[in-house]
Amino acid sequence: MRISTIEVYQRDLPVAGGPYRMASTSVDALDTTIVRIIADNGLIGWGETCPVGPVYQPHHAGGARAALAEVAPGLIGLDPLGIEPAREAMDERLNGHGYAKAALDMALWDLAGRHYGARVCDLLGGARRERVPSYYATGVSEPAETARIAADKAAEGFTRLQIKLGGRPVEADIETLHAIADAVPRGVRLVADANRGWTARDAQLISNACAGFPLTLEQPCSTIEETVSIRSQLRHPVFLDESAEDLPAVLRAITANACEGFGLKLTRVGGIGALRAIRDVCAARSLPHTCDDAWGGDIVAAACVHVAATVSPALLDGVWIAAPWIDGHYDAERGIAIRDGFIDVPTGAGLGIEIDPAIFGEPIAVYG
Ligand code: 0XW
Ligand code: MG
Repeated sequence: MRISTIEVYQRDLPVAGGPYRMASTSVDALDTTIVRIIADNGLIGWGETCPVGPVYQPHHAGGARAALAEVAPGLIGLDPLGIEPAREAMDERLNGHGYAKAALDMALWDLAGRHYGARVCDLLGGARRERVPSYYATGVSEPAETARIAADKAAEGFTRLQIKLGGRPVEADIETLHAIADAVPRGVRLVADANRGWTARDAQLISNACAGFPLTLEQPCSTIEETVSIRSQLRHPVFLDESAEDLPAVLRAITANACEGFGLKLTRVGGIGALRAIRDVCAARSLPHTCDDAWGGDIVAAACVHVAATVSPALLDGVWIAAPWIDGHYDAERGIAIRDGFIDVPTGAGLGIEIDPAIFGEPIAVYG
């Protein structure tokens, strides 16, 4: 079997109920890039990459497509089941840009699953369970409004709530966290995600002011070094998200004792194979983590859920998907949805999503 064609599609994903506000950016619509790999026997695989705007990470939609133009031609003629050789072929044509290569990596895993008649989670070592916990991430908003949303989401069944903070006076963040701690039942895990938006001083002030209740601080400061500099003064555990760029960065953070866990983004770290490696490193050090992506439709969501299903339940902190912020699905029947705070692991081969390419219109690029 050989890869004969790679199609690239573009789609706008308007933010339902948006904008979605974070410390340093606010987004109304996301620009997603979808790839379809086609083998010479007609077997196909879908992949996707969707940065949450151009500011959240050093990734952007136009960059993803430019990178795909560099690497996709190098996959034509290769055996699609050789996912590692394909990764090497991409690296030989372009340094870095793992978030773009991740779309092709995802499509190769989907195609391999369809070939073997196995789910991606089974190829990754087997699902530990058939339903994984999701978590809800609020946008940055006023204290009372955020507390109302948090209480509603806890009542809906979410067992973890991530509260977006930062980009405003620390007093507003402190007030928000106290309002939420009062509004949601104990037992619902609270995470304060500053998305790199706090200075070391802000993080210290907020952690001290919230010392009375359990909380995880996600990506409080910009870098691993800044985080390490205040760790001993914080009253709460720390997760790194944006700083966990790839496996070497995760190893650096662990070696520097920078955090107690990670918010992981599948495309940022380089795809399904890369996330699997980080999963195993985290397991070796008993570090909890999420399996998310920055944004994306059913393809990205399915990929996150498949990896998450293979994580030791004690270490999986949750799976964030963008579905609550997107109207509709690529696959109306099997699209990935959250029910009562949990997500069912897809049952079909590969990623378990069936898509009619016509819904994306004409491809914007075709290689092969
Ligand atoms: C909540 N998320 C998973 C969605 C946005 O992309 C930001 C992200 C995070 O944890 O930072
Ligand atoms: Mg985060």
